[in-house]
Amino acid sequence: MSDKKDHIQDIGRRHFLRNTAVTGVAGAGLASGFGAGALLNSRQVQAAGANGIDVAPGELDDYYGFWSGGHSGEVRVLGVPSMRELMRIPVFNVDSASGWGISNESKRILGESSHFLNGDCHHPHISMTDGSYDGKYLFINDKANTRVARIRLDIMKTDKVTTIPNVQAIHGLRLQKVPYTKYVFANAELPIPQINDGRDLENPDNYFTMFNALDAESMDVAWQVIVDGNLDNTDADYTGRFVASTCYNSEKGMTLIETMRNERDWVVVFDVEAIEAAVAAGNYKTLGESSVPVLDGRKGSQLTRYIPIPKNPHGVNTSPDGKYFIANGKLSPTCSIIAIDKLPELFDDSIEPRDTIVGEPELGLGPLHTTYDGRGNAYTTLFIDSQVAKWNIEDAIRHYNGEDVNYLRQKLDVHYQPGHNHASLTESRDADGKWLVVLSKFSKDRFLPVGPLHPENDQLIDISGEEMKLVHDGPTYAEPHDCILVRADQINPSRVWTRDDPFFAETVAMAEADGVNLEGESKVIRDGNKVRVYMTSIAPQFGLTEFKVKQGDEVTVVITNLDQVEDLTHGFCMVNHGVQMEISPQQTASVTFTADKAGVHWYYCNWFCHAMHMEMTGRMLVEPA
Ligand code: RUQ
Ligand code: CUA
Ligand code: CA
Repeated sequence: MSDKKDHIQDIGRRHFLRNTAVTGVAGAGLASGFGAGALLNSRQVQAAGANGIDVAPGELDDYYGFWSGGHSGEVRVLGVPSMRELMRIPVFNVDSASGWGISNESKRILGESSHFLNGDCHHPHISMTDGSYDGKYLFINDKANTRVARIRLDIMKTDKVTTIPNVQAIHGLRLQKVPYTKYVFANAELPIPQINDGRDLENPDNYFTMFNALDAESMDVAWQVIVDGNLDNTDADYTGRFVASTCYNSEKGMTLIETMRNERDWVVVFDVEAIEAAVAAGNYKTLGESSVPVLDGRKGSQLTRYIPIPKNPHGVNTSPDGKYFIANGKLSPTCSIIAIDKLPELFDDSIEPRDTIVGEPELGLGPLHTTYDGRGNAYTTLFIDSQVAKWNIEDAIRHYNGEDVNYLRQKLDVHYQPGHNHASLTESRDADGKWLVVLSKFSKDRFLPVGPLHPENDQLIDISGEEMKLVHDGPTYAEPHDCILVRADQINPSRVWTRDDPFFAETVAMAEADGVNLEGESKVIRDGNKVRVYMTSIAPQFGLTEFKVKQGDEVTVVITNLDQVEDLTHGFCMVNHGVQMEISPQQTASVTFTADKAGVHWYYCNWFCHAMHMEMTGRMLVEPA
């Protein structure tokens, strides 16, 4: 295909996508005169192998990428720059291979919400100390069932899940960066009556939503702050005092059209120190059965300030130098730059809310999220233009002050409809400006067709030089909202389990109470109609090749993998019982089910472990009742 033909086709489909997106996002409300004109428009498709992303067989990537899995409910671990998928971490979903949602250990962690089989995670963020990633935890929201989960990055497993009371739909999530991640900040997006027990159904004036803080260690909800409007995304500063959240529904609209009425919505800024002082002074109430302190942060409160910005803003991102919150206009072609050093004056009432705005550059249609290279440049996704705009922050501020400077550096086409973007280490002080991942929501015509449901397209862009260069297309399954890139040396995963790991401590305690030595004994304990079957596994054998129970017994199988060899994982599958789980080296795992069918039921190992893996089997003999 000639270059020219390619170019014409390209314009054709971009035009189509633009119109689809405008209609889809905002109805008629978006007829802005802002042109499609791409400044320094460079569509770079580089020859394979010449793009700096080749990681040869046996070589390791420079970065870990943690991707949210959207409404698949999981987290995915990728290597960057190869974009190879390294692992999946089930969180809010059920995972057949690892037994997440099936094993007792996972159900314990999922707790009261373990009966939900779905989730919708958007925002993965890694704990920090002094504004740098410390590699300890990754936190992620569940919009679908109003939860926040924590993943331990040493074992890459979810270890805590908390349901947030009094609110619905946790969306924006960020962490306190300084002095360390004491709090996880979580925005509840959708306003509801308080208390939501059937009162005020038809009275939206009495609906409110809240800004929530969880204690990062205990994962208990520390406090909640009622706000006006709603809450979308959020980010924290580098002093530890301020957190900013966008609100797209200052109108308190209950329908799409109503939420677009105002020319400006706002960023609400929370004063964490003032909130902590109010909690300590007892200036709060509690709601319903929850004992979480609820504070009033509506307009006029000393705990918050509301900064008007245009229009239905979406992402808000702190610059890695700690100077600015930058909020993305979505229905306005602008980003609003808030100077964090002016916020103390705003809370002292010595300046007006809009006095904190030091720049409002026009970037293009549908700005959603901004990320940074640590060299003073910002990269903003333009959903409707299907582009990333690179711009210089200080030049945008000079332009706002009347100087004749061009702050735009480059616009790069992406394919298509980008949501989040994320530059390497951008949310920490260590932003290194090497790689930019753009999470494009649409992918049509970029990959072999796979039916009406299309993958998304995570694109890798080299930002190490003056010019952004697209170097890789990565199809992904529903729906990576966001990702975080962290240097490989900042994460320190274990190679095998340690026997005293808290992940399965309760199961070990149960064995101790039964007098079973998990490090060598295989034994069946009967306790009324409850039967606990303890067995070891050493490739290629289970410690028990048969055990006998009675029809109707509640059977708990506990397996301890005594193999010490790295990578030697066994599985346990009880045929026709919906039972399956992973047992990695030195791990203890358990699962409980009812032996409701008399007869012979085989179990087998389903993680390939040995030449005789197929033969790693046993029989459960169920005597008729
Ligand atoms: S949001 S596409 Cu759920 Cu992070 Cu912006
Ligand atoms: Cu053990 Cu396969
Ligand atoms: Ca609005």
